[in-house]
Amino acid sequence: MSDPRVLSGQEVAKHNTRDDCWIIVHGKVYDVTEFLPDHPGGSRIILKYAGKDATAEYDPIHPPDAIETNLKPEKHLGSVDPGTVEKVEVVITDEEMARQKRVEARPPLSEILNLHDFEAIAKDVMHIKSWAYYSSAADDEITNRENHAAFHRIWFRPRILRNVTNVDWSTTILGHESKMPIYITATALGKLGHPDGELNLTRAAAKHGVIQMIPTLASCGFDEIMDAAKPGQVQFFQLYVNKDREITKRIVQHAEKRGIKGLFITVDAPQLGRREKDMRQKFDAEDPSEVSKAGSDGVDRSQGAARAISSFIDPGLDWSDIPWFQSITKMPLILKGVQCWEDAVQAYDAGLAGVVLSNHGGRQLDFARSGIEVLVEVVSKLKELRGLSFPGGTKPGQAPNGRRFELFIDGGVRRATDVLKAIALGASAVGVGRPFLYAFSSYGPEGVDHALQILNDEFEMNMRLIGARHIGEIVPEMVDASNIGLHMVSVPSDNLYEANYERLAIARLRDA
Ligand code: 173
Repeated sequence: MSDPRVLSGQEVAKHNTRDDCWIIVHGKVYDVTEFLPDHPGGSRIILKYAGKDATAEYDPIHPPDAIETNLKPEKHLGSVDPGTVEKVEVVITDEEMARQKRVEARPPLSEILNLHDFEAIAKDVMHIKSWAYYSSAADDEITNRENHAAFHRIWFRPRILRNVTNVDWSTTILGHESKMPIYITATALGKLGHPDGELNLTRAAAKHGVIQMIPTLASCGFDEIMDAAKPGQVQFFQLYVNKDREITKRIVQHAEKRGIKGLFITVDAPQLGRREKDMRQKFDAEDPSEVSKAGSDGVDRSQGAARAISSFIDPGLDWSDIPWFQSITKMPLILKGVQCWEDAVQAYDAGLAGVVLSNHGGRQLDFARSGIEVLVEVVSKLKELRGLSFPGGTKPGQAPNGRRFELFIDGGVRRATDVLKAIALGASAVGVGRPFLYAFSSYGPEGVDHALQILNDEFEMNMRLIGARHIGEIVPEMVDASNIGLHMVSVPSDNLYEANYERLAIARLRDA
């Protein structure tokens, strides 16, 4: 659509009040006066940019088509003459100067040896709010740490003398080839860490032959991500179910039409968990009287951007909705966020293609168990009650009638050994989320490439050391998980992980 009018920056600047509010985003001018009360993030943040260019604030948390979809066409006023727009004054604080110095001081990628290293650098170089959003987890962050710690309770029983000259750690996930038994799992708001957001993941996934799960709440547009994929590149889609089922149907059918190969319906987030590290950031940054309560416009901003943009998610989602999903798409359906065997068996009985045993990276219910712990009980019950077999390897989850039911886990994964433990115990593949966010937040696209290369190298070495020539030889007998349910066993502490973990802070008196 060509813009009928070209406006000057000065003209736009005149419309800078609640009763008459224009903003500029990507060179286009919009009248958002009537939209102010409807903005999921509240009116206040828009008013901050009334009459000005809001692009920098807009980009990280909105898909590029958000305005086009939400604002009536008559409110699209035209484009702005770029030369006439007054630059939004960017005040470089001392804190920001110090951050930029730390960016300059990053070690070369060749010195980044493992996924923990990315996290350590990301913590130092990311904008503090972005770090708080990515790293935060629910309540006391006990589950967040348990996700990683649970892997410490599983030990290997390697085999020897098996001629491991050639080893192959490729596998299939929902019938699609993957060069590694991992996938890049869905995480929201990629542009908080890097201007290219999720596209960094799409490109690296193509290069390394792994599958990306595209999030509903990506910062990049869904089609933009699909367009960035190589021909034939396999992608999954993570779905947050909208209260308006027509919108959900449109999203699902569009995803299928664009070639998405698996629909992962998130079932562990009827309401967003309290991520206090994230909340405290907002507390520092905003007028404290505005935080922790709903604003006059009824929008609860106590949990920042995430809460605001999650208000569309339907807490009414129910097992009775499953047949409807099955009626609107032929894509394999997987529930993401299953946390006990009863629900896994119910998902199997409902005819679904699999489940992700996940607690949402520890961001939802604190004291939810780790995916790897839940995996052990789910495998055991699916064998006992439904006769499925999980011999390890490339085709776990075989039902007596020939059907497949695949198990995935995510949460706390930092090493190829973590992944191999899950594969031995019956998982088809393992989702890795935050480490890739930290990789692009600290080193951009090369970071993600390097992170995948590190995992690849770790797989090669560990396959040899375990004595498995291919994934089919990663069998349950190769691990001792007998302590998995004991949360009290003493395990050596993981110095790298502990060094990165940022302790939660507690409320303090304000400076006098
Ligand atoms: O974990 C999250 O932060 C998440 O899934 C989410 C949900 C809604 C809005 C933004 C992020």
